[in-house]
Amino acid sequence: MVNISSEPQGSSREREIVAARVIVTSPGRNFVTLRIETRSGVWGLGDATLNGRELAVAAYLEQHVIANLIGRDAGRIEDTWQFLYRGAYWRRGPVTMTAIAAVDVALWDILGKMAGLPLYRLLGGRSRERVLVYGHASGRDIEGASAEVGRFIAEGYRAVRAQCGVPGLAKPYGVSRMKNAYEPAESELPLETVWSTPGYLEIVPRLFERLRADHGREVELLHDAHHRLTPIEAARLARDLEPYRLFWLEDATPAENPDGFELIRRHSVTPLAVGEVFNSIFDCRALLERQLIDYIRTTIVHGGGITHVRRIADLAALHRARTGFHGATDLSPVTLGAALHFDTWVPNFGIQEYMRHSDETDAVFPHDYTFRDGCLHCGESPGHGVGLDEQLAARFPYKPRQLPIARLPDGTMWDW
Ligand code: CS2
Ligand code: MG
Repeated sequence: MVNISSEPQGSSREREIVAARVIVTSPGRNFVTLRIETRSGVWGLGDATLNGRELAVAAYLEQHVIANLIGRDAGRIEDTWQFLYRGAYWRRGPVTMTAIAAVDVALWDILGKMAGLPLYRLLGGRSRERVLVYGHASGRDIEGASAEVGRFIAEGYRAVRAQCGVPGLAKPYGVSRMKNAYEPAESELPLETVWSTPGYLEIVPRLFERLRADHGREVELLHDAHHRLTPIEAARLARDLEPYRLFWLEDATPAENPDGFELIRRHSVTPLAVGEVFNSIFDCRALLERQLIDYIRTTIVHGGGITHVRRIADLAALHRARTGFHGATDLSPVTLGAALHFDTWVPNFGIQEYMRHSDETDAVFPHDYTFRDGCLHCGESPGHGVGLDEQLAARFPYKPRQLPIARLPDGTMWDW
């Protein structure tokens, strides 16, 4: 009888989890990382960063998860996921699912290292040679935004997200003062910003009219409405943007109510992307099954890890939707590394957001992925290919930061 073990290489004793710890560091911005170690000495990393709520996830891991990991077989990734999901009783939510994701990604990293294989090989091998990404261009006005889009094109980007200021608004969403990144969590308490939709709905179509005039129709252009519009406003914007053929309009209206997307779909064929604030397949289900969106953005760090996001991608594929992972700088290089392996494998890949991390972040998280010709390329190192220099990390202590809030000019609380 041939003993065909379904277990990963090495004995279960070698795979036994003997230690796990949370590392909080702030190289340019806060990141939370979980490190899991096995008896064999092989260790893995998972990202546990939730922008503005970092210590909530760190505490969840330290107080309610780590003790349950010690003694478990690191190779039992699915069973550990089910234990952490079903065993929590209070299931789902961004904190819980980010904590589960950190464990899941660390275990996949360990599996790859023990098997001597890069993550994409464990998932099913290459479906593509490169991963198309989009960069973040912004400007205080149309002129500045167009110049920034031109800079990204000159750097080889084939897809660019474009945001611009709105006359009369001091701090409009998505307009960055930094060169490549956009870091909105810049204060200990939420910064109050003022939002006004009418001016926004007027300038955004003019922005994309100018971008097409300046940069032609080949470059893929994207835009993020960041949950701020009512369904009818979102429908109007999606319709007004049709002549400029966007790759997608993101978070056009808050997605708790999928019916809002029915209304948008009745008025426009502009492709729609949603999901960076989702954390489980149940959040995504109605929008995907009713084909109300074209791209699902729920990514590995907030969507319960590789084990769960794989199920979301499969559901999306059933309904002809594609992945478009969230990839802002408040997701660590560990997430970007794992996401690139997923992007390299997943059959219904769409695009990967790539907001470049700062040099100090990249120094703390050495990695083997590379950017070339408008695309990212995952490495061939076993696992997800991202490390953590703990000595260097210790030089960047946590800084309390929260995301801004938005109010309408009359003081009404709105969606940031
Ligand atoms: C944005 C994010 O990248 C995006 O699409 O929605 O930058 C988002 O504002 C941040 O991740 C919030 O922390
Ligand atoms: Mg977004």
